[in-house]
Amino acid sequence: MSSCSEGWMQYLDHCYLLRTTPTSWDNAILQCQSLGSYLVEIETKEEDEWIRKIGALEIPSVNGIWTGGTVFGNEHSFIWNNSKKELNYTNWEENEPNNYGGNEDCLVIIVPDGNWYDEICDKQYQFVCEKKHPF
Ligand SMILES: [Ca+2]
Ligand SMILES: [Ca+2]
Repeated sequence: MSSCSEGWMQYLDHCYLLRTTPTSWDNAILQCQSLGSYLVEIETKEEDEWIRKIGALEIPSVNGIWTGGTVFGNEHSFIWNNSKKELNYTNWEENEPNNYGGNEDCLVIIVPDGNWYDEICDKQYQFVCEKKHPF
């Protein structure tokens, strides 16, 4: 059985890489693409818990993890950037997404609680890249 590339962590049939240098959401997208992957997209509660666990490995240096969630259309509804799918499972903090100030267009997981917030995309957070396991 093959494993994920060095530094990547396996969960089910995907590999994940935590990047601990904070950056903007746009730059996180580009960095994941340059690694042949995409900014993490969370489809299930179990995957959500796994991502929280990855983030917890580096506490206190990690305080927030960008995901591939971003707004689509005029309604401030979210999709996953790579798959273009609507969010199925969600774990929003109470009263989120609130689009505070009118331009919170990107989805961040705040660690260690692990709840989801919409946030200004230019803010700097750590992030997790995801790719399919190379079976
Ligand atoms: Ca995923
Ligand atoms: Ca918000």
